[in-house]
Parts: sequence; structure tokens; C-alpha cells
Amino acid sequence: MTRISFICSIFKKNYCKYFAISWSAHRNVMPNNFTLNKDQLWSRRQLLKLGMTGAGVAGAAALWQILKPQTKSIVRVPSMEMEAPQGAANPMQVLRNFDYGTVKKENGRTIREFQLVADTSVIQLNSAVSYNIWDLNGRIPGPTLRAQQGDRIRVLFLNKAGHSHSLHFHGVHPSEMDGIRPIGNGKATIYEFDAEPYGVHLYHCHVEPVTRHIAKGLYGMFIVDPPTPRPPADEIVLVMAGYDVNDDSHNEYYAFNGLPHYLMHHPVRIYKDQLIRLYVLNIIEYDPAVTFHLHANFFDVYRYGMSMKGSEKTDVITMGIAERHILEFVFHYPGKYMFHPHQDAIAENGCMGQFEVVTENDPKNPTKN
Ligand SMILES: [Cu+2]
Repeated sequence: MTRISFICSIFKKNYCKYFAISWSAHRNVMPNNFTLNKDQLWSRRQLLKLGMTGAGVAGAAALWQILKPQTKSIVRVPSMEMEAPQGAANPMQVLRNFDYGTVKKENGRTIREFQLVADTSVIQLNSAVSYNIWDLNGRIPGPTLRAQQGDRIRVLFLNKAGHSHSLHFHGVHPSEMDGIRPIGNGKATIYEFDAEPYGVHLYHCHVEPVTRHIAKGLYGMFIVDPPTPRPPADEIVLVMAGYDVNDDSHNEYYAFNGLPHYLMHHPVRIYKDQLIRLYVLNIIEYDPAVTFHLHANFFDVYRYGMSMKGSEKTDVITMGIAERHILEFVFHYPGKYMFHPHQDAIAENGCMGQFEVVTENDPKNPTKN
């Protein structure tokens, strides 16, 4: 039974037709309110290496930083030649990949429709340890959903993950859209609400025990952009998570964007003198809080992304579970700079990464602008 016909068996016939159309649109159509600079778009070969062809043109759009046409500003993103890890965990894919959903108009309103499918998969935490997770759209963390404040959000959720799950969004919405009702295996539902307020939010499964349902992978970031766009920047998502592989309610491994140590061994390349905007989420269960520390620099903090003005400048910020912020900075010196929680045991067990600051004429950087 196909995914669509399966949902058809659950939804009324008219909704079924609608669901089928929207699903196919999601697979084939890029959101139409953003532009790509084709000359500078990454090659298919590079996309393949990053394992992004599954994300189709939306993945390409994410690699070439997405800008509103009216800004006319171009944000450059250094190329990153590397083989993509196999499976659901692909930290590089998470970095600059934003799911803007399928945009449509209904009664004059912008509807932004997303499809999320929960399933199961196995990820390789290191050469010796594999771990069974629940994924969303075949990835961990789930897609970074992104909308404009005031959009109507419609999330079509299909649960194929064996247990009951749900999607609970942080934000402002009616009680019936709060996502705490378990959706059984093989069942689907629709969450619909307005995208408000603007900020960096998240979504996650809220079926008990919530610790376990989150720790096994059912979470993602939900960005609501402000009415006035933020200045152009290289925008990067970092999600901190933990893995309790022996079910003792303590994490044995930690990760940025899904895989322990990956971003340490595969540095995130960024350009010197270009504004970097990090969207950072702490979704590490079992540890009450962690910090995020950036080496050799200071960043402006936009707490929860809910203001246009930074509240402080620091090089280490404490984040409780589900806390998330925008952190902005510029590097003026080329080289490698680590980032990690300053709970060093957590960093040493996998939540460790580094930026590699490059210049545009760097011979290692094949992207010429
Ligand atoms: Cu769940």
C-alpha cells in the first residue's frame, strides 16, 4: 500500500485527494518565494556527496543560502567535499537545510504545508556502536521547518514508527493542536495553527515517557521568521542531543546534528568576515542543562530568536532542555575554531565540532565567486 493510499484509508475521500496532491507537490516543487543563483548553485555531484538528492531541489536551495529576492544580497557558502554518512544521521545535511514546506493560498491566506513521517532506522554512533532510533522523514534531527510569522501552518503527520507518537510544537496555538494525543502506529493526523510568535522554536513527540521518545530521535527545529527579515547571513543549524544506548537514563554519547564527533572531524567551513547566524537547540535529555561555547570569538545572543536586537555578547551560554537561541558572530582570522558544551565530559563524548574559517581565494575552496 502506498503512503498516499494508506492515508486515504484514514482520511475522508475529499481530504484524501487533497493529501495526495500536496504530497506530490512537496516532492517535486520548490517553495516559490525564494531565488537561487544558478551560476553558483552547487553541482549535483556535490549534492550527492552530501546525500542531499533525497531532499531534491529543496536541498539545493538550502545549500545555496536562501534569501528574499528584495534583499539582492548574496550570502556565499564554502563548498564542502566529503562523502556523506549513510543512513538517517547526516550532520552536514542538517547544517543548512531548511524545509519551507509547500506554499499555497486559501481564502487569501498563506498556507504552509509540511509532511512529516515517523519511522524507525539504525544509526552508527561509532565504528562499534549502532543504535535504533525513531526518525522523521528519514533523518535525525527531523527537518528544520521554517515559516513566516502569520503563515497558517498545516502539518500532515503519518506515524510508521511502530509505537504511538505525536508532534507537539512550541508556539502559540489552540489546545487541540498541542500534539499531546498519541497517534497510533499506522495512523495519521493533521496539526494546523498559526506561526506565532517569530523565533526559534522546536517540535517533538510528546508521548510518555517523553524523555525516551525525544532521546530516540523525534524532535526538530521550527523557525518562524520575523516580519522584517534579519540581515543576510550564512545561516547554520546546530542541534545538541544525547544518546542513552544502555537504557540507564544517562547519556553515553552526545552529538551535534545527529552524529558524535562528526563535525569535529569534518569542520563546518565558513567564510572569513561574513556574518554567521547559528540557530542552536539543546534537546539533550537526562542532563539538566549544558552550555554552548565558541572558541576565539564572542557572539551576540538573540534569546529564543524572539527579538531583533541582541541581548548580550558572550562566548558561553547556558541552555536548559529545549532552550534555543540565535547566536551571531563574524570570524576575522582564518583557521579552525572549536565549539562545544563546556561540560567537557559531554564534549568529549561526542558533542564537539569546529568551524574552519576560509577566505574566498583559499586554494582548498573550489567555489569561486
Ligand atoms: Cu514518540
